[in-house]
Amino acid sequence: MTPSGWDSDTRYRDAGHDEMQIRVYRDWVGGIAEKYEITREERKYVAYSVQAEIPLVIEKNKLLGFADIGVRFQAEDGRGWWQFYELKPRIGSIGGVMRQCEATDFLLRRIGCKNYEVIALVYADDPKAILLEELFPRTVLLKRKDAS
Ligand SMILES: [Mn+2]
Repeated sequence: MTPSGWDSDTRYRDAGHDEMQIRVYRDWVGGIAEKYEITREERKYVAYSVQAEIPLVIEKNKLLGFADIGVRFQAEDGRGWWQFYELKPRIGSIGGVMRQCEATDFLLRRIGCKNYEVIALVYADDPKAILLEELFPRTVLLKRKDAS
């Protein structure tokens, strides 16, 4: 794909994707400022950096995709942990969201990435949110902010 192709690729994104992305990005900027902590495999990690549209996989000089949001965590010993978020302002198909997350997971595993998780982020009041959470435990529900 040429560089402009990566933009054309976004034209069918759901309405509200940009708004959701900037909100989650800002939330994580805050999380980093507050040194938000997670524990994975009995190790504590602190939120360290966040990037929107983080290039996901570069293999043999090939760019394979982007994650909506990538958050890097760091342990005291310098070890890193990644969270890659797939944002869906509106769930079209539960299976579709799962396949996208699993495809990302597959690519990461294929290049030998170990310390990461791929998370689906949807609005808590999405009619299909609860079903997605049931089928795909790595789902995070985001409370919708009232329009103001
Ligand atoms: Mn998305």
